[in-house]
Amino acid sequence: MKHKALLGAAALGVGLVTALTGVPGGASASTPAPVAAAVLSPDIPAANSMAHAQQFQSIAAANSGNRAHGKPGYRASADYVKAKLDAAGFQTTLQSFTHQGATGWNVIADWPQGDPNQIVFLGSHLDSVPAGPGINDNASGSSAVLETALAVARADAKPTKRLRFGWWGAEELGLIGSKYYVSQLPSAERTKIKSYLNFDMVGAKNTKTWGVYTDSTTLGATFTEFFRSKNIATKGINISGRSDHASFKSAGIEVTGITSGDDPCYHSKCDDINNIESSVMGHSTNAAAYAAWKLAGIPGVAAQPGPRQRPAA
Ligand code: DPN
Ligand code: ZN
Repeated sequence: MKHKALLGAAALGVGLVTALTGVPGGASASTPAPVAAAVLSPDIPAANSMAHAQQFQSIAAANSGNRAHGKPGYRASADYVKAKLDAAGFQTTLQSFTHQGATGWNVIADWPQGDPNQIVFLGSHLDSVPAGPGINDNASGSSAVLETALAVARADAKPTKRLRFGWWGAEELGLIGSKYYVSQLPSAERTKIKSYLNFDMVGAKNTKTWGVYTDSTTLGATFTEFFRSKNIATKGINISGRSDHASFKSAGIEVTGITSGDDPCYHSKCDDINNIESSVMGHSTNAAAYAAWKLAGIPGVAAQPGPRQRPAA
């Protein structure tokens, strides 16, 4: 959405601040500091998500430099995502809506396993602003969510709950696509969605501290746990109605999300492939996968053994 504020404590109304040093208090020198319980989600190479981001860059370059609502670069982005999901075995839907006289699309994908009455939903907006290709905002989130979905397919995952993935149109014009999606869901369908996780701007260069939305402390803990296991600092942030999680929250659904934050190229022409960083994309993608594995209950999820014990003398 249109906002000038950069990601900063004051601008975003930082709530809970979790400073992580990687050395939990009380750990003695002879006892390795235990990290958060690890979930056995796959280790997804950052290059996989970077390859999707590069495709979005190429799509913008071939379509007047952007992927904005109502422009050919948007439709090409939606086609790219849908083709990957279809080939991987997802049940996909291209949902159309009209805004400002132009057709927009949401891409929705269900992994056909697990309890259809308990849905864990990961989503990201797929549109850019007209000014540029929108790579941190938000080819980054779109790529992380796409690669997570593809990892679910590669693993032939059999989760307890149902995994659904969404790519929203016209977010930059006021969360139009996600609001439309939620408005079209019969109330019985809405109540099946147990959690919604949002990924908006998750590739910014030089990210040191990740923002975890404070909308749900319980859900957000899944992300802080992941980052803690990598010794990466997080802070709680409240981005309020600035991204698509708000459409789900308004419907009474528990939501959270992560962001690496914006950058000097926010909503500008220079928000291109050089504006994101591979290692950051690796973290966002693996954070998304960790949350999908853990929250949907994909078998193999288990606490890894703690620090190795000294052999008995
Ligand atoms: N990505 C911003 C937008 O779509 O304009 C919203 C946002 C701001 C998201 C700050 C995360 C953090
Ligand atoms: Zn965004």
